[in-house]
Amino acid sequence: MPSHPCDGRLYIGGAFVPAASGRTGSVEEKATGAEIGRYALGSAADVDRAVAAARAAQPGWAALAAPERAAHLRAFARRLEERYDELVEQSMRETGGVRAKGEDEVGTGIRQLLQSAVQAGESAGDVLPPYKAGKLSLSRAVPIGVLGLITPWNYPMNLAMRALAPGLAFGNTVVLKPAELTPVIGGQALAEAAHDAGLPPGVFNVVTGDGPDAGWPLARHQGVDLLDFTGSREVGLAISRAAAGELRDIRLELGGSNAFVVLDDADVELAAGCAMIASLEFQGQTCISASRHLVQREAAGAYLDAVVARAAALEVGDPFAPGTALGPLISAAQVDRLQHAIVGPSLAMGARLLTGGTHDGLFYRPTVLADVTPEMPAFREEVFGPVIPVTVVDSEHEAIALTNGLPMLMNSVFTRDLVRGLAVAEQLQAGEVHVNDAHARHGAENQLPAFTRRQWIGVQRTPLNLPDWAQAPATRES
Ligand code: TXE
Repeated sequence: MPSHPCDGRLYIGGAFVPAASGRTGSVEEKATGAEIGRYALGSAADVDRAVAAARAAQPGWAALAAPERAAHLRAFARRLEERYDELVEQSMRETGGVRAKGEDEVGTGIRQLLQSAVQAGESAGDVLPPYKAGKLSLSRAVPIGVLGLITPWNYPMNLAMRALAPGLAFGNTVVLKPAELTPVIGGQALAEAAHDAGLPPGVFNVVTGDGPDAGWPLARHQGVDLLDFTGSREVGLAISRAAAGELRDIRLELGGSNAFVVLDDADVELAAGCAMIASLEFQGQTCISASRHLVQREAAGAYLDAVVARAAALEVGDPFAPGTALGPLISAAQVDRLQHAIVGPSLAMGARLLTGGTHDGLFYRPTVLADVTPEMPAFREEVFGPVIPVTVVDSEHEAIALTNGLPMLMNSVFTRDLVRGLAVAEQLQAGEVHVNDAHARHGAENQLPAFTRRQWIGVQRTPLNLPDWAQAPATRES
């Protein structure tokens, strides 16, 4: 990637500046370990400056007419489009994803900006039924103020954009702390595009750095009106505990152990094909990846054969090589966690390894585990790697009960009987359930949160008959 003004610097108040500490970290290509850039190691002092810049810019940004803000967002999107190919490859290098994943990430990020530009110009409020005759009731959308965003490494650009785009569209200003494993595609590149697009100084600020030094001060900052965090349950819990003690507003998007349910009448070849996407796409490192497969006994043999045949044939290697299906995992820590906290202990507890289970550095073979029971880590934990743990169940009822026993974001259910599929879907307690499909997006990327507060306004339309006690003393009857 050519040198860019943000290389090794933060973006605060419209300027590219070094971190207060003067320190930088290495940006690495995950497949090779080569250094491909530097990022600034921000800390509390930088967060203070960024929040102050965002605070100063917010009233002016909110005062712009919605079409003017929308024009800024479209210019921002155009700058990203101009660098599309370079950004896709940057994503491939920093995340280790194959080209299709990079294109999905950058393409979705750009679409989110354009979608928010449209939403910014749509309804800013409603006229409501008045609670009493003679009154007019209005509600209007009011920006929240300064948003703090802390984002993860798996889809760095579009997970940042999920909050950034609608946040800006509705008149908020933003301080973003991207993941330290993906600081360019998740932060620096966005800062450069916003800067080139002419966003007013301070509207969007980027403080790179690690979690404890840069993320935690942002999460705790009193000048942040809403903290939006996407990442692990552990950090989410710490942020939530601290926020509860200080009555601060937060929004958390965490992981879960998503279930993939295959009923006895399922088309097992279809289910196995979808399982590749659901569990192995981007090496299984997606918050909506299928983390456990619950298969009714009658379908289990055929399903395992079909899944193993597909998984064993997949190519693992350099994301840039044609034919590669799975690139490297994001870090040695994730490989270690997968081996020693998920796969190893589950095998020790009696799971059977049907394929995979080995790795060469960060390159982890797609792995299928059979005989997985609900006590094993491969069932209980969010796998977050290219592993398909299969648990046999004896009934639809058991599949539903086991699925609902753990937190999850998205499930799938496979059956040839659509009515049965819908009935099971209704009983699964996830925000999203797919029938005979992997985690396909059904326009979910368009349902961006508004990042506004609602203000209700009541207007008295007819002359008000005040009670006697509220009149001026001279005019009172008694
Ligand atoms: O997440 P972290 P990690 C899950 C998944 C994965 C696990 C670990 O299960 O195995 O999380 O990933 C910042 N105060 N997901 O370690 O640590 C950090 O710098 C404030 C699910 O990468 O939560 C980064 O910017 N911030 C998820 C962000 O939090 C802190 C996607 C996420 O990092 C901080 C990724 C702290 N004390 C992982 N510590 C999803 N839902 O998609 C870290 N951070």
